[in-house]
Amino acid sequence: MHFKEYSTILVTHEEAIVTVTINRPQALNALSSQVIDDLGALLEVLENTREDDGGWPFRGVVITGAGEKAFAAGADIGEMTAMTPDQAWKYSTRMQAITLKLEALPVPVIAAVNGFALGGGCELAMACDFIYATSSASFGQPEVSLGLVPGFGGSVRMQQRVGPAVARELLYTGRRITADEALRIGLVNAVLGDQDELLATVRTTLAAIVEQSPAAVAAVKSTVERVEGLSTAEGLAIEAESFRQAFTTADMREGTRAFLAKEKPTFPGR
Ligand code: DAK
Repeated sequence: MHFKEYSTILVTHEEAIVTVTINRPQALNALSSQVIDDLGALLEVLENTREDDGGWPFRGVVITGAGEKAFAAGADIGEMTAMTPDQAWKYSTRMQAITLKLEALPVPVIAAVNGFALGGGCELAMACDFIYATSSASFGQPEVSLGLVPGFGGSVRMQQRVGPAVARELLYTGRRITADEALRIGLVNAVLGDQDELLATVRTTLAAIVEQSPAAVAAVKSTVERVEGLSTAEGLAIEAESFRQAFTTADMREGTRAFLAKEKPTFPGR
């Protein structure tokens, strides 16, 4: 499928994988209102696209930044200086809605971080299922150095990823960390040498996921999202419901049949 041209993002669709490149390299891919509008419009297209048989044509989404310097160096500081508090609230909730939509997609979303992922850039990456980074990438929530606070989910998702103590330290100091430190604290999944290695690893991971049952991957993602922060008992109740649902899918019948027949499954994807 061909996507329309957006002014601040590039979108390609190859082998069921949608790659979104934030394309403002002159401003280190800072997340301007236009980037947020473009991401919002794209997500609406993705959500509403169907194949002839009613199925969803995508199996994964990759988000990256144009150029070799940045994934996204944050919200657009120039734009923010002129905002009233109410406009700031609107700006924040618009981007937060995008992060929630990424989490609600029924396929893995991977952040391929090829440079600075600061402030809103780090927050966008944290709304993805996995973060892969080049060795020269760096991360941080420098909002406090600007008299700001995180506005795109950083106060919530940083704790979820790295735990409350380390999250608070990063949020209060605004300290920038290397890709290696980000790996050590559990913020990123893997650190790769350069951009080529980064994209090759993203492709390998997605290829492994594409082999699995689409219905099951979607259900696992949704379950993992929904149990976050719940008590063990509440989480287990949601998991049991998801397990019950799996027994209604054609994918489950095909996967178990193929195993017993010693064949490779051909998942219908529902
Ligand atoms: N916004 C706008 N332009 C930016 C930018 C940004 N975040 N980051 C970089 N640029 C621009 C620079 O101004 C420069 O433009 P020109 O001067 O060439 O026109 C160009 O990109 C190249 O940047 P540098 O010349 O600075 O490049 P360096 O390699 O020297 O430095 C850097 C790279 C990433 C260390 C530096 O650019 C930097 O510190 N950038 C700012 C990083 C940052 O503080 N990011 C966090 C932004 S705050 C909220 C909603 C959202 C947020 C908060 C609240 N509410 C509504 C409540 C989110 C806040 C943030 O994300």
